[in-house]
Amino acid sequence: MNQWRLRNTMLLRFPFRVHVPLDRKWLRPSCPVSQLKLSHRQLKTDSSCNAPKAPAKSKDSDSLLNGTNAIYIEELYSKWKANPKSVDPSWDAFFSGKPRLVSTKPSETSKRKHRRPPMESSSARVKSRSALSTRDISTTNPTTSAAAAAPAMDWKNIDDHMTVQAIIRAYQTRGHLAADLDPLGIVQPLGTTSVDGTKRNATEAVLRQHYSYVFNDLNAAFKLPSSTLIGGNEQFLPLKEILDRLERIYCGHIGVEYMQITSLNKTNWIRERFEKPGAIEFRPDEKRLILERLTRSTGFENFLAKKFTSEKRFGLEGCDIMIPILKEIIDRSTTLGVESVMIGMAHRGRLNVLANICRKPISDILGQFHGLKATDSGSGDVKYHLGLYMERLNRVTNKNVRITVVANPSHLEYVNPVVLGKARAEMYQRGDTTGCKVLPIIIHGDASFCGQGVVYESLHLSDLPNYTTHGTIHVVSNNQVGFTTDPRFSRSSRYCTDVARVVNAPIFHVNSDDPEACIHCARVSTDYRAKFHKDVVIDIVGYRRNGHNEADEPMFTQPLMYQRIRKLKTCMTLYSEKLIKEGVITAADYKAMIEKYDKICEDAWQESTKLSTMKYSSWIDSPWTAFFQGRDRLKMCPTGVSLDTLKNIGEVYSSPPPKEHKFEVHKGILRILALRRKLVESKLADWSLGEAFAFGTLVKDGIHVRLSGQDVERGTFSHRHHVLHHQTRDKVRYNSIEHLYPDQAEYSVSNSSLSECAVLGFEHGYSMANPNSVVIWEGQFGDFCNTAQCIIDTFIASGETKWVRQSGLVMLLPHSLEGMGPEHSSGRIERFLQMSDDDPDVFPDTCDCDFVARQLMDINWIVTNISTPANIFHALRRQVAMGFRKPLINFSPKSLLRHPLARSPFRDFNECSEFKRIIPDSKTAEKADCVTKLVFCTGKVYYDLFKEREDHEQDETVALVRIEQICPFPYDLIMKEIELYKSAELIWVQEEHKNQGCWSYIQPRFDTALIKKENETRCISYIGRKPNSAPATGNKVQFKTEYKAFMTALFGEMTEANKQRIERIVKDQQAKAKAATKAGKAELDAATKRSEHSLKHGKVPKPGKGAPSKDAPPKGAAGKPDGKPKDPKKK
Ligand SMILES: Cc1ncc(C[n+]2csc(CCOP(=O)(O)OP(=O)(O)O)c2C)c(N)n1
Repeated sequence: MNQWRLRNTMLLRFPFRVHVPLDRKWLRPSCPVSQLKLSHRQLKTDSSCNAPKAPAKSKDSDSLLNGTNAIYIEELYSKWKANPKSVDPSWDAFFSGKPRLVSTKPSETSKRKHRRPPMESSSARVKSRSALSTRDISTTNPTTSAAAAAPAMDWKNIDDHMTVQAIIRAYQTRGHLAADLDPLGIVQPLGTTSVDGTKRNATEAVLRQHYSYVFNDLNAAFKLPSSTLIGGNEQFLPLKEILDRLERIYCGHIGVEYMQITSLNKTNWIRERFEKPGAIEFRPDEKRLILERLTRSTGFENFLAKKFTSEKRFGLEGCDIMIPILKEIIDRSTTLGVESVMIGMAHRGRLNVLANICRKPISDILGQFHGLKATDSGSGDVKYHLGLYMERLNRVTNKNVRITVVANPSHLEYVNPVVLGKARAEMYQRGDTTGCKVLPIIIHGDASFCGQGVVYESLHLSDLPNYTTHGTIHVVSNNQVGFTTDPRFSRSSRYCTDVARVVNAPIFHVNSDDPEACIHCARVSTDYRAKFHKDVVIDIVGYRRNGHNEADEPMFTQPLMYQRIRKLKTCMTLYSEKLIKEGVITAADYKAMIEKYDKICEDAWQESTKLSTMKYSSWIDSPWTAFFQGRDRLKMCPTGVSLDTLKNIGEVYSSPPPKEHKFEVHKGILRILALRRKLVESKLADWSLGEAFAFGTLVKDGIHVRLSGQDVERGTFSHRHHVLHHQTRDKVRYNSIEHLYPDQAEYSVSNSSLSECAVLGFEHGYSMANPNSVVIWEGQFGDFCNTAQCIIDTFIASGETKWVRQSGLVMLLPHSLEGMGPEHSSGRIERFLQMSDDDPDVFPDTCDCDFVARQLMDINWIVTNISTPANIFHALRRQVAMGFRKPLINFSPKSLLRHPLARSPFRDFNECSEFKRIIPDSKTAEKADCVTKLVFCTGKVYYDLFKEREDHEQDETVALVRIEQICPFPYDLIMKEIELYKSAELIWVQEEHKNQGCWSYIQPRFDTALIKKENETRCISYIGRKPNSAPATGNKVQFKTEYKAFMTALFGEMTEANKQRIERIVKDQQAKAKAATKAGKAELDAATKRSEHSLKHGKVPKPGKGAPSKDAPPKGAAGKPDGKPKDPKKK
């Protein structure tokens, strides 16, 4: 059958919905043939027939009857021809021209003036069409058959039905554009009056070319297509009724934005929840409950306004319905099995949420207005930023629920990824792999939702396997103004929610003055999230009754808007009037409701006046009660481990996957594994092994380890290779650290989306959930962490002091000047040090036996620049060995990852070893009196200095001391070094520019230490690069010149003797290297062969367990899907 005939045949049968098999992805069932349209103009051109003229259709009419689709249908047709039963019945009906069986008879109304849809005409007509179609199919001359077919068709009828279908679809797709969403009536649908005098909202923007059509003949009945449910049991409705229903559903108080969703299943589900007759109906008791909740919401703000006239509280007035919406979401979710609700929100309405959603005692909230003195440490935060954690019985559902409001900074929207990370971690802890038990809700402001990039970055985590929360409910408290800025000046998109379209989220815009519409959206959103585990958005379109805060005068900037607002009744009043009118409540009931809540607030007020102090810790969002109970916070557990443990981990980590997995490993990886094995055999660890020992021993101890960041699975510098990829089977991966011990905790390593801000925020949130985990975020280069500066400043640096909340998050920031240019050199160590909160002028009590732990406990974070594999091992393990949790910011190496000197012997990991805050110079220590220069440095520059010292033959006169832990400053150990090298000049050497690096942090602390020492006249001097606004030069020559300059400043110019010696050494080394390369290569080849052999024959050390995982979420300790915590009994 040629395409032309096929098209005509399809046109004849257009009302039939055709089932398309799912495996034909390119022709989704979301494109029923009923929607396939072909413009008359096109038809005419194709057929050159004399068909009656029809109005020209828009150029963008869908047409699936071309190219591959037509070929596919042709194939189906051939199949059907051979055996009609071999295709889906809908195709059978289609090809045979059989009318579809209609189960329900047309109703009386629709019978009245029923326009026959083409396929429901008289049997004779059906017959003739069947014959025609059969003829069409069999004939070879399209022109003749079209010419014969055209007169027999009721083109007008076909066209009308198609138009009605297009109108239905237009409402579904664009009805929200004309919905009556604005309670202020500023953004009002224009509307038009039809011939029958009915005003309809749908405008040309919604109906496009069908605009004029709907306002003419309204009485003809049409058969409803299967793509709508507005008919309920009715198959036919008059156009007027169709329009009325569509208007009510799509252009009323709810703007349903869902047709952008690519899944037919989801759009159908949503359609059903809005289109079915009676979809939005409430029982009297439900209406009463909504009013009660509104009374609380409005009553709370009214009470605060009455008591604290000039206090900032960022009231919810104008979006009061948000409280009943949140209540509905929580009630419904707990009924569906949610045990923990995690809320993130900004200032607006926060106190109301704490009082009426979390049920924080109102007296405690009012206490915040009294300005009480805090009895615990920290610097606190303003009342509308504080967090909360409540376990309480939900009285409606009689189920226990935990509600957390995550503390947040003023920086709008930055709490989003933190909430997501915390929710994800809680899912892990609860073994919740589908989000059935933990629900994140994020509340947004309209201006910030569309303005802040972190919203977009966070939304993009929503479907990533290791970051998903299986759906987040977003609620926008859309008061149509951002501080003093109108939406037209704050966004280019139509809606403030358009950003959520990128993740295919359904968006329900709803007029805040229609409580029932709002609650319906809450219900649908909750059920949608529970069913599909995807994000969903409720956009509550309301207004702001006062200024940005209560002291602001909004008439300065929005005079007309506020003239309107002043005249508006509250939503509570409007709804109470409605319910009184409906007879659901009486005026007396309403009065009693208001008085009841007023009394609650009044009693709480009396209670609050008795308070004289407050505690910051009573506003904590992650209390970790069990962790802190009975704990000696200053007790540090050892971090060293046995040689056997190292050997086991080393062996598994350096082996390919066990043979039985038939895992095809890349040759290059085999060589890397062979090199690792050689190192293990010689009891040496490079960086990769040091890290693996840390992760391996932690998971062995039942500590969940999570490493996340851009390309961390392999490692930006290719040192890690934790995830091996099968070379011929897609998505088959193997991670040996997941398979070290049978009852180990989960090790998860995941490449992240290319976002620093959201991913760091997420990991910070993740680290807040459970103190018994080590959560690590690694930057690609440290330089890029400044795109997450807000998370660093407002959460990581200051979270503990503001909110009494601890976090043991580790940030690994590759840092060092290696000639890679200004943006691949510096993690901006100086910024982290500048934000450290130890006093540079106070010398601590170094004689205290708990000095080290106390220093760590008192600081806001630990900043290290670690130079050996053993030390990174201890530092990572120390994160959980401490009796408290503290963020660790480590400036990680790049070239050192492979530096032959940056290796640690196994003895540096053993039970007697520990983290070294400084690494003294073992070469010079014994002859300290000969030392003329005592050089303090940190990080990679040590290895440069080491080499230069050797080249300058100054091994005995220059001591090199590495400060590994810069903050808190290791005063005790520094003092020891200063005392040891009594007569040496004290020098700080750094490779960073003088206004960067550690200099500005260490100088005043050295001064404080030196002043403390009796008879000390020395002070520390600086050698390094000059100040600069860029972190590094991008010019190689300049880089070398700078390097040489500061090395010369320290060691002086090289002597002739130095040069000749170096020349000799170089020659010698070259010869040796040549020989060694040959031998080494042979050895490495042999080792690689051994690896290959073991891969084939299985003679590798026994790994713990497990098979290479498919790309599914990683398996937990017990081989259970992602998230199952370790069984404590097994431990
Ligand atoms: C990142 C950030 N930029 C600027 C501000 C200052 N600011 C506080 S509230 C506000 C307006 C927010 O408008 P919207 O998101 O609509 O919330 P609303 O206050 O109207 O509820 C602004 C600009 C801020 N807090 N955070």
